[in-house]
Amino acid sequence: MVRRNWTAAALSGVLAVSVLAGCGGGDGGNGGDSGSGNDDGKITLGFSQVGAESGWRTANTKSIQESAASAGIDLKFSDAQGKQENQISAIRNFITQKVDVIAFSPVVTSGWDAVLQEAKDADIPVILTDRAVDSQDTSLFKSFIGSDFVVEGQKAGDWLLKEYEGKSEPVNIVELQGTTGSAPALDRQKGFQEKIATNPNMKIVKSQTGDFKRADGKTVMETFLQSTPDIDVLYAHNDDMGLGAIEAIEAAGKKPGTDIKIITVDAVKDGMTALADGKINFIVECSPLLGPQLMELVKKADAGEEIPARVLTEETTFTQEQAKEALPTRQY
Ligand code: GYE
Repeated sequence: MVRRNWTAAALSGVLAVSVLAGCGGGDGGNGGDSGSGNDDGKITLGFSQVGAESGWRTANTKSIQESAASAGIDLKFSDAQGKQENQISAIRNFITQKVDVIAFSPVVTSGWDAVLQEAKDADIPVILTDRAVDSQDTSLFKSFIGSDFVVEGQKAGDWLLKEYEGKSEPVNIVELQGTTGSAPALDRQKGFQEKIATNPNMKIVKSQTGDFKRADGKTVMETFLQSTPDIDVLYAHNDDMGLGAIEAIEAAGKKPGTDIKIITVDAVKDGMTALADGKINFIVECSPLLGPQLMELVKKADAGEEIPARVLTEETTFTQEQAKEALPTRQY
């Protein structure tokens, strides 16, 4: 809505030009808002979402759409169906349309420098939502809002260390990783590994991606169960993969949560239900409700105000008992 880097003088100069052009009837009624593709006075936000791979993602999309509507922000929403190339072309489209602000949840961490530079050259502020990029030049984006995925992995590891405290038997762990090359997969693995490395009995015997999807979690767990008879623990980078794996474990005649202990991340309703039912043992929360805070950042970025480079989401963890208590009022 407001051009960020305009001084008052420059702004009034441009408005004057616009009024003059308006007198001649030639500018199509731009109203001085050269930063936006439309002229209804609203901020236009271009948002490129990863896809719809999980319950978390569905809740995240809903949060963004609802909070844009209640903040009076005109949202151009684009679903990349899990493909980086789709995100890059969505961002290029947003630049062509001259949206006021661009936000996106990068499917993987690398390969963004060129398109981010294009947004910067077009003077459109970019806000990373939920996932990080590995760009060295941090001037390519204004802010990054989301969780600390390394801490999430550490919380998962801490729980496991406690669970096996004082015991001397080997602990065979299988890991279902999120989307290869994505920030949450890389960091949840890192944080978890750091912790379990302090107990020499603990070993990750198998680790493979399940792409954050329930169906993939199931098929990968089936192969784990076939190749590795003595699995003690499953660490899944999200609830959905854990839920898929539960189906595979039950089909193999084992009891999830008892024969194989299960730790997941997210704490969406389906995950919390399985936790309350004793099929999952521990969930590290990762909140998808980023919409309201994102809209605040969008408004400030559009107004040219300083915004924090990092906005961290507040999160907790859940045991089975805590899940029972939290479930009735769980929003997502
Ligand atoms: O944990 C997973 C989703 O980026 C935090 O992506 C997000 C992750 C979330 O598909 O379920």
